[in-house]
Amino acid sequence: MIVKPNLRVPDYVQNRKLIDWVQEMVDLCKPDEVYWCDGSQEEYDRLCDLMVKAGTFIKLNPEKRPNSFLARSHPSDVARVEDRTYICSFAKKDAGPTNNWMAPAEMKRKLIPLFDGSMKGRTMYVVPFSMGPIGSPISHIGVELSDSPYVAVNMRIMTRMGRKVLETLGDGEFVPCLHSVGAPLEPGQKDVPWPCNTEKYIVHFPEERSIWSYGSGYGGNALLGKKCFALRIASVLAKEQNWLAEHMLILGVKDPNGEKTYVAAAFPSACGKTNFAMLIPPKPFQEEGWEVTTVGDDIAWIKPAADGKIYAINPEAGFFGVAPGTNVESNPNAIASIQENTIFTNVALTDDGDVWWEGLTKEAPAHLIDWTGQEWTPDCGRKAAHANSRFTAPLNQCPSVDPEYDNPRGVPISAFIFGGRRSTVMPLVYQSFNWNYGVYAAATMGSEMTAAAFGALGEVRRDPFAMLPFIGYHMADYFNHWLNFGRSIPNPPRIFNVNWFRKDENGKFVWPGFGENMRILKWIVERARGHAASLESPLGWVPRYEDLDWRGLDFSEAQFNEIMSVDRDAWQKELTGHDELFMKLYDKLPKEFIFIKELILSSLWRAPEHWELWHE
Ligand code: O2Y
Ligand code: MN
Repeated sequence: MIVKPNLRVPDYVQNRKLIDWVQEMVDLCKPDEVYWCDGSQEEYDRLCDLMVKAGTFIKLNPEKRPNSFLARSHPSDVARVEDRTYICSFAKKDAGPTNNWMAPAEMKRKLIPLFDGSMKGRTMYVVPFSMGPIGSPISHIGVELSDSPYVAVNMRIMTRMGRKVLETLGDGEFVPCLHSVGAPLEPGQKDVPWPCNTEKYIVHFPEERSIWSYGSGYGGNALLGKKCFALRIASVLAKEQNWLAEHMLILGVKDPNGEKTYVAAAFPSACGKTNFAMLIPPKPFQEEGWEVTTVGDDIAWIKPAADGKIYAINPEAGFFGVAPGTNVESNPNAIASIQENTIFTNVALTDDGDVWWEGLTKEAPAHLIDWTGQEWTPDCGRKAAHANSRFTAPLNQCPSVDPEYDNPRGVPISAFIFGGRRSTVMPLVYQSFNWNYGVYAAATMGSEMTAAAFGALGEVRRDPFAMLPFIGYHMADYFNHWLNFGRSIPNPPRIFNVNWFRKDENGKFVWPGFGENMRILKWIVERARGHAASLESPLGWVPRYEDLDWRGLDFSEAQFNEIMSVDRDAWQKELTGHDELFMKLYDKLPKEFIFIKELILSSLWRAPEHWELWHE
């Protein structure tokens, strides 16, 4: 194939498949320029400057927020678009009932005309990126072609991006990721600050291992290393190659003797995942030498190693965190992480060139420019920041970053934690009896709806493994993969289930959450190490009041017993809810689940009607 001169392939690019694919996509999308990102600071600064000139970025006051920018998206382009997200496997049954599906050829027939000429008047950025430390046996490489400089600079924070990735790639495998905002420019046409298209497609081709994203410039729709690659495509690779690609944070717990234990935890969106990943232990724990360190806040790739253990990396290099609600009390480590070198999207601008969002301070400033660019005062009746406004910040700016976060070997995982948002039914914490019970608990986890927009208020939305929007194949095949994975390793990690959100009869949260979650984490870590006391409950092993460390917290035994209790009637309804999920997945549902459900039911009947902790 003849390479057109405007492609100007850098001499360090050796990969024929990559060069041919870039050429093919250039021919399709017809950009004015092609630019190969090298990942340097100079390039990042240049692209940020370019976006300041174009009106996409506002440079923040360098004295308040050095080297940081604010972007305002188009009001129609503010979040992931699940209804426009497709898994285009050859066979519909491989995508399963929880994913949107279209035959790959039919989808390409839709996408090719949309991408044809979609980058006219724009530059195509070639963004090579490594998900995970470059060269790690757990990492994988992708290349995103995007007509958005916002994507290029965000990818530099969120991934290991640039020349070194292509040097390491050689002629190896990569995941091709094509992205266009879908807003070509006619000659002389003036650009807008946030180009996008009302028609959006976020499409995954699992057999081809490729991603095509059209029409959106926002977050998970456009930064294709994140949800599209690191979860949807990676989950397919993981099933085929016997590893795990999970929507999980990774944290380390160091005890006063310096012994470190790593855990991975899955919580659905809006359950305080970033706060948990950056947990600061209560004072008495700190004084004694307990420390929590952050490896990642959103995604974990976990592979078995020759020593029989499983090792996890965070495939990302940054945080794409939700701004509203983040403050020095809820998450001091996040606040410290975003002091500089940060891109803010859809937050408010203060009069002195800094940023603000609901919950950042107790009192709102007297005047702001809101996320839509309008004047804002506290009495105007609108939110200043969008509810899904974000910060993009480098992981290594986090004060609690784990010293091993960049270790290509990963960190050994000793426990998995799963948790949803439930005001009743689910106890504060329990340890599943074994791997299969744990997989069952994770598969049936759910959260109560917090906004009527997503369904009836209070109704439980099942979100297995917090992976409902992110599994790239049939959900029941995913459950079977987890069961098989546990069988394939000699001593699988212990599985724990938590619920920070149980309420009392007045509708008030009982558990204080945040740093106090350390008390539960300590018990979990000690259980995983095999030396914390517990009691058998109908659901699994639980701590008694005296098994937890209560120093510095006024939390009574009665309160504890209240949020640990298991009600038989409520659980019978809960199990019926599990059945509803199982019916949807019936053709491939693991047979283990049927038996485990029966065993839970029989344990509930063996226990008193309302099971509560008691003393021997
Ligand atoms: O709305 C978006 O595009 C971002 S969604 C997101 C971002 C960071 C971490 N997690 C999520 C999520 O939806 O789980
Ligand atoms: Mn997430």
